[in-house]
Amino acid sequence: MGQLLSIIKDALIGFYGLKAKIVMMGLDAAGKTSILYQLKLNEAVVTIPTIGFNVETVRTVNNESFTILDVSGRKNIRALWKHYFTHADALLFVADSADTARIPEARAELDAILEYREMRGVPLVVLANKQDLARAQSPSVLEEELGLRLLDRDWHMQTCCATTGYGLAECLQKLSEMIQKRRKAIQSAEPANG
Ligand SMILES: Nc1nc2c(ncn2[C@@H]2O[C@H](COP(=O)(O)OP(=O)(O)OP(=O)(O)O)[C@@H](O)[C@H]2O)c(=O)[nH]1
Ligand SMILES: [Mg+2]
Repeated sequence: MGQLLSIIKDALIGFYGLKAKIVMMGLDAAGKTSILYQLKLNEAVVTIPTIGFNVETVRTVNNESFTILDVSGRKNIRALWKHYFTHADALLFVADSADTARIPEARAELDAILEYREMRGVPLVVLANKQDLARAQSPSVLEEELGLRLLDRDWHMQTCCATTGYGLAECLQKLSEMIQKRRKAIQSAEPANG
């Protein structure tokens, strides 16, 4: 019965498309809002620092529907991040690859997010943004400096550029795979009900 339900669920997801809630966080000026609107509109937009949050539903080429919350990265607002974690299917953490001086601060904020109970087991995609800038760090350096290899969860590093859209389709594809993998793991861990 459990297996039958699982097959039906998979078929419905295939028909209606996966729906997921994604929280996007990172330091101020990392490029979160630029990424959100590049994903939504396929174009670079002029941004101003976010106060509060933006939310958009992005439809992928595979008919998936991702509701993405882009939360302000201002230092005095970061204490409010925890209020956005409930029912998150994935965390998108945006780092400015060229802002090397603030990588330790980004790492501390990422570690703090991952400590929350609501974020336990939630897959993580780190977007190494601003790869167009000459001083951008390589993904392997960022992986090391953000401590990603020490994490005990499913994570993926993706290089990107919000102004051109480079790397963002790959990001959506990876999110989809990771979210589906986690849902399947949760489903198969549930006790069979018949
Ligand atoms: N060169 C370059 N600039 C970028 C890129 N992404 C964003 N920016 C610029 O970085 C600045 C900050 O971008 P935002 O998208 O507003 O940053 P944010 O993370 O939303 O910042 P907060 O709302 O303050 O948390 C803007 O001037 C963007 O145009 C990128 O990939 N390359
Ligand atoms: Mg913003």
